[in-house]
Amino acid sequence: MTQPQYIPFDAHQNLAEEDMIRRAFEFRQEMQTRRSVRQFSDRAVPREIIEECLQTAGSAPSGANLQPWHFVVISDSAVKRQIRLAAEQEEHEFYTRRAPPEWMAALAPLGTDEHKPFLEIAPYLIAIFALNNSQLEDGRTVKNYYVSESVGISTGMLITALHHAGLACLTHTPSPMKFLNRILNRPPNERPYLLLVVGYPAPEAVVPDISKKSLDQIASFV
Ligand code: IYR
Repeated sequence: MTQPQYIPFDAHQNLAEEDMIRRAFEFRQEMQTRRSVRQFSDRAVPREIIEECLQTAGSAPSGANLQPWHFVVISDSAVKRQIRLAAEQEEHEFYTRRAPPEWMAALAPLGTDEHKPFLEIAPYLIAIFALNNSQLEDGRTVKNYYVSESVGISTGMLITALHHAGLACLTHTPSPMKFLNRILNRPPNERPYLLLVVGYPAPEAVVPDISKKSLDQIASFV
């Protein structure tokens, strides 16, 4: 069994409490301007921003630090087109057959439908895969733990980083998403987790008039 190796933890910033409160407040203000956007501009985004944000995502905590994720960044228009066609096919099934009335009712305030032009218009799609197992550097295959939790945390950090950098995104989940393995040539141990659409909002973009729950509604202190 490998013995743990420790190094001093000197990266913690020791902030004054008043600064911490201000920073927490300011960060909340910043994050509360994030909205899921469904109308994107085709304006190009520097790849370096995406790379930085992906490295933030890659710094997320994960089960046994096995980092069970893979991000495929798609900017090629032919690949984006293939993804749009496959996603719209699944969405057509969803909206015309698969979705039970209750689900349709829950979605009604968002005004979504089977048409997903943003999959071709936005400069980047990021397909996020969850790895049930991983290849170690020595070639061994190991099982991953808490995969959904780990990939969810990493995805949340990615969305936060993209927003902080000044980009908009949409968490898109065509279901089922197996077509992503085929189109992106990913192995079967990788489960498509989510498709993030990334770019700038179109100048004419609108968002649904919906709100978030208050602190009282989402938290209790005991
Ligand atoms: N995947 C479909 C439906 C959809 C489902 C939920 I839950 C949403 O919050 C939004 C949409 C689509 O993308 O249209």
